[in-house]
Amino acid sequence: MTTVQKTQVAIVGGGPAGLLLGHLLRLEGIEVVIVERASADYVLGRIRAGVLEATLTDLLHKLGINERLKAEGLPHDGFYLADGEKLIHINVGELTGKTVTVYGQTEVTRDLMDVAEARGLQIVYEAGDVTLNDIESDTPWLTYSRDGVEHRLDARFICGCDGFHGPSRKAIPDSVGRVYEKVYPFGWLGILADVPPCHHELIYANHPNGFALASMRSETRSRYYIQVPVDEDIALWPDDRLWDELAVRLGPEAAARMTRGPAIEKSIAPLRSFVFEPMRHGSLFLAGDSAHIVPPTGAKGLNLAASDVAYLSDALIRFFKSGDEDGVAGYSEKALARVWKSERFSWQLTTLMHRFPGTDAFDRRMQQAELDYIAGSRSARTAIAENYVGLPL
Ligand code: RFL
Ligand code: PHB
Repeated sequence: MTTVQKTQVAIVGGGPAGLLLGHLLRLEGIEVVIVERASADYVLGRIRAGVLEATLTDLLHKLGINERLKAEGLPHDGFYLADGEKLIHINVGELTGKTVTVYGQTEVTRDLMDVAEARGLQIVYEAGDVTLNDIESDTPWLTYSRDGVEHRLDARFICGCDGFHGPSRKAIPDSVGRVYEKVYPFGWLGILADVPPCHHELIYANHPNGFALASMRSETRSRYYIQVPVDEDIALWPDDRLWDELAVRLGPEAAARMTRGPAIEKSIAPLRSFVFEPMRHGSLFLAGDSAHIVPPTGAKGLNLAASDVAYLSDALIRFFKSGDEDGVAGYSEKALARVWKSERFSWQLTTLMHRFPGTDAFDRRMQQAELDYIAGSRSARTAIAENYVGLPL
């Protein structure tokens, strides 16, 4: 037996991109159904982004889903780049007049999930075998299975917000799509612990042993990362060894103020730059990690998902409210223009702050010269700061 449901917009994936898009469309009364492969608890268990641009916090404000963000989010108006002895302060507040907010992706996701039902945003969790059909027509449809039952969902548009591994991007024929990709020869080993952060601002450090980052989720919860080989076995990193290594890479000042504690989460993420073009094919749109990946060094992944969603929700609202197809037609080009600038920034900061296996003394001198230039040039710091707080929509 197959059940059949009709909606205006079907969204594949209930991560931050899918949830944000769903809420923005619901605000205008558009019918939306989200199909998500995992359970709600699984989605909330993924520890990822921590730094939010105004693009994202403005959208949460517009939705009125920002009470907890206002109460618990930490406004940051600067961060540090560390290289050996030097600590370079990037005072983003003074350089750009803007700030970023430290508030976990998990919390954003939870806030969006909590009000979904009250706002008529239907989310089908544990939807298996999601398959996209007839995406080149004006009547695309999805099928999925749940509890042994087959379901069919008819829509006017399908939005693929299903992350890097989801089925949406793969539904676009090879003859239409083009992939640009760079895989880095290292990953980030992250640890989350209920201990106070070592500093009130983030520290990105380039150390001979490799990159390290001191970040946080709150005044009592810290998030740290170190660069490790891409195929590293996490069992090689018991908590004590990881804390010791962080102390070395972040330098004596941070080490002296670092509080150690048991890991409540520890995982290794690979680093990749990836862009798929176009971000629309027929009645299918891609948004967020389904279309592009950035290495986390610039804190741009979630924020890019939010800017895609800002463009896409505008385009779909114009289509459904006034039959205007221009937004829909221009979505891919508009979104990609911003995507490529964030790709550039994330790649540049990754190249500057990591130790690449096999590079020579010249490459290292280039890193040192660039960091020296940044330390001495307000223009160079401004260029970094305006990318870090987020380029205008
Ligand atoms: P997500 O979060 O991957 O969500 C996609 C959802 O789709 C579901 N899905 C399916 N659903 C149905 N059927 C299928 N077959 C499906 N396959 C998948 C998945 O279960 C999931 O729920 O993508 P989205 O929504 O585009 O959001 C993107 C962000 O999650 C990502 O860009 C950021 O986390 C990246 N990122 C950071 N971004 C920032 O802006 N600032 C940061 O500080 C930051 N730090 C990070 C990061 C990512 C990291 N990792 C682990 C990759 C730090 C790390 C370590
Ligand atoms: C984090 O807190 O998880 C985080 C912060 C900044 C980044 C990446 C990750 O650039």
